Amino acid sequence: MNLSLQTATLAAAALLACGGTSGTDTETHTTTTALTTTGTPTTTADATTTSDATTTDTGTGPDPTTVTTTATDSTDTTSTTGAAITCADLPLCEDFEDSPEGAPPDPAVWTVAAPNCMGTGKLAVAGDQAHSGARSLRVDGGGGYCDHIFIANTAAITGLGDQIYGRFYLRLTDALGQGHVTFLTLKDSADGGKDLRMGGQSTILMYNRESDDATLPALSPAGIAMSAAPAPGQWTCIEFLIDEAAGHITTWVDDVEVAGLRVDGEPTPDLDQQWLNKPDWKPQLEDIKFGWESYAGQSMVLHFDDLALAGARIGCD
Ligand SMILES: [Ca+2]
Ligand SMILES: [Ca+2]
Repeated sequence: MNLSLQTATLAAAALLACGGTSGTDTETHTTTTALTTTGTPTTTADATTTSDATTTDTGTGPDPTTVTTTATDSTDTTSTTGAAITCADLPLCEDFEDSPEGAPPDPAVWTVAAPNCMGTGKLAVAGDQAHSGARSLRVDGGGGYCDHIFIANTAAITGLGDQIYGRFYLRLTDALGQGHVTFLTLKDSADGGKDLRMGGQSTILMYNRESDDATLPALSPAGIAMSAAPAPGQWTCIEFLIDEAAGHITTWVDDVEVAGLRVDGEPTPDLDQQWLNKPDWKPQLEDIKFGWESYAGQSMVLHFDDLALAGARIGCD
C-alpha cells in the first residue's frame, strides 16, 4: 500500500469510528448506579466443559473472516501447564448454576445496572442455553441506548493487581451488525470514569474507549479484517489481558490471539495507532459489567456463562 492510499484509508477509518451508521452514539453515559457488591463468589468449578477451539466462523461477507491469528503460543507462558484452574480459587468465577432461573444472578456478587436511564433491556438467569451446567445469564438487549442492561461486580477487579485477565463465554443469537454495540464495559477511573468497552461494530469484535470514541482496531478495511466475528448461535470463548501499568490489551478468541484486538507499545496502522493517540492511557478499572448497550439500533438476545477474572490467564476450559 502506498503512503497516500494508506493515509486515505486511515482518514476513512477515522470517519467510521463509532456510531457511523447513525451518529446516535451518545456520549452521555456517566457512572453506573451504586455498585455495592461484596464478598467473593462461591460457584464451583465447571471442570468438565470442553474447549470449543474448533469453532469456525463462516464469515458473512468479505470482511472479517475468522480470528485472524498471530499465533503467539511461544509467549504464552502464563498459562498453567496442565493443572486446571479451579473456579472457586479465582477472584471471580460465575457459572450461574446456583441462581434460580428467572431471577437476577447472585445479589451478593452482582448488581443489576442500567446507567442513566432504563428501557426495554432485561436480564435473568436462564435455562434455555448453557455453556456449563444447565444455566447461563440471558440478556434481552434492546436497540436504543436506554434499553441497555448489565450485571456489575466491583470487588473482584479492584482486588487484582495491574495484570487483569478475564475469560467469558458469549453466545450471540445474531451476528454482530454494522452499528456499534457493547456487551462488556469496564469503568476506568483513570479516564474520567468513562468506560472501556468491548463489543462490536462493522460486524466484528472491537473495543471502544468512551472518553474519545477511539476504536480497536481502527475500522478501516484492513483493521476490520484483523479482528474476528463470533458465529451466531454458538458459544465463543473470549479472553483478555488488560495491563493497567503498561496500557496494553491482549485478546484471545477460542484460544487464539486476535491481532486486531491488541494494544502494545507500538502504534500499528489500522490496528492500535488510533488507540495510542491517547499515549498516556493507563486504565484503572473499577468494575466489570456484562450486558448489552446499543447505539445504532441493533437489539440482541445474548447469553453469558463461566465469567471469570484472575491475575493470570484462565484459559477456555
Ligand atoms: Ca452455567
Ligand atoms: Ca501495535
